[in-house]
Amino acid sequence: MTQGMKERVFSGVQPSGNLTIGNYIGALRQWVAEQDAYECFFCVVDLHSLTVPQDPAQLRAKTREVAALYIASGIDPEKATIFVQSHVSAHSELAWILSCMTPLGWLYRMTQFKDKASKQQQESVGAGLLNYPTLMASDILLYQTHGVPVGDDQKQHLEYTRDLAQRFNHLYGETFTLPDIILPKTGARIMGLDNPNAKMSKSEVAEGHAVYLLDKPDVVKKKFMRAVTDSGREINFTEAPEKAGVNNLLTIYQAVTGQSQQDIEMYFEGKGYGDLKKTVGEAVTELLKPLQARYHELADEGGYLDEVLARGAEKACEVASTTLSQVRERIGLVGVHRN
Ligand code: AQP
Repeated sequence: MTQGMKERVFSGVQPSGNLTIGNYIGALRQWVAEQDAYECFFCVVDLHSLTVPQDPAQLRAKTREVAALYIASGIDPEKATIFVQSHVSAHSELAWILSCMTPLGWLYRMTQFKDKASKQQQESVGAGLLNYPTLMASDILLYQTHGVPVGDDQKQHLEYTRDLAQRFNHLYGETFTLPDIILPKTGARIMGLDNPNAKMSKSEVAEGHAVYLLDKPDVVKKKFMRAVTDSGREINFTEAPEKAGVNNLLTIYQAVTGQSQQDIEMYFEGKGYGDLKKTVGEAVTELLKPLQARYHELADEGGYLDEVLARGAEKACEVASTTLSQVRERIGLVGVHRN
């Protein structure tokens, strides 16, 4: 099958902090698995991170870091298109157009908006935070995307994207491909180590909450040793809320090792929580070793990353501008006519 005939996959991560093992298990690892079967576009969604306050120098550094982590995780720039969202202006342009077609009620319903807005003073919540899903829909729809590999927390935004695409197609004629969500089989929602009832998030600052992809081995192990569990002894996969800490550790172990739940439970039979934490900490350390080594090589190379991002922006622009031209035409925007 030639490249042009492959179905498309699009996904992205915000450069809003240090990437966590949740981001890796829920998103990056799936992307690596899909790069041969699909024509992939992996974006560093810098415009999305502006929905909450960012320090400019930090944003600049994190944007490059996230792009380098894509490559370090195993995404091959020769196979997939890696680019920065703000390098392709079609994303913001389509977002404006789609936001004019979005009922406010659809946006107020989004749980991510409610969660993030509740963490800020009401008067300082930016309009961008409410409009976040419209920008995300634009990212996806511009590439006529078939599949979006994301974690469970993005499910609602994907449903919104499909609703919006359907609405547009209904009003103006078939324009957008309806994207499907691709969830990982294991680890679609990794929970915080400090609070197993809250999703692990890169922007959560609490000490011991998240394990970052660039954490040193001793830090990784220490964070796991301090993970919140319970006062029991049973080491089993379970939905019971009071055992969420143990379940989360087992889920991380399963995602990292690829072993079956049954084999994992057998392995831990008769062992204590201390053993569990130590074993999971070591498995994650091993997982991160090659990734970190590759990351540091890339950070030293410098110029290579710039070249990848420039090439990526060019390729992404080509595809995105084709869709955007169709959209402009369909809704009645007049193009430039030169004699
Ligand atoms: N805890 C998680 N478990 C599994 N997958 C996760 N993802 C995020 N957290 C987990 C997935 O990682 C991708 C990156 O998403 P994002 O950067 O666009 O923002 P997010 O979903 O809001 O992720 P974070 O880490 O919580 O970022 P902040 O704190 O900036 O909001 C997505 O595919 C997501 O599902």
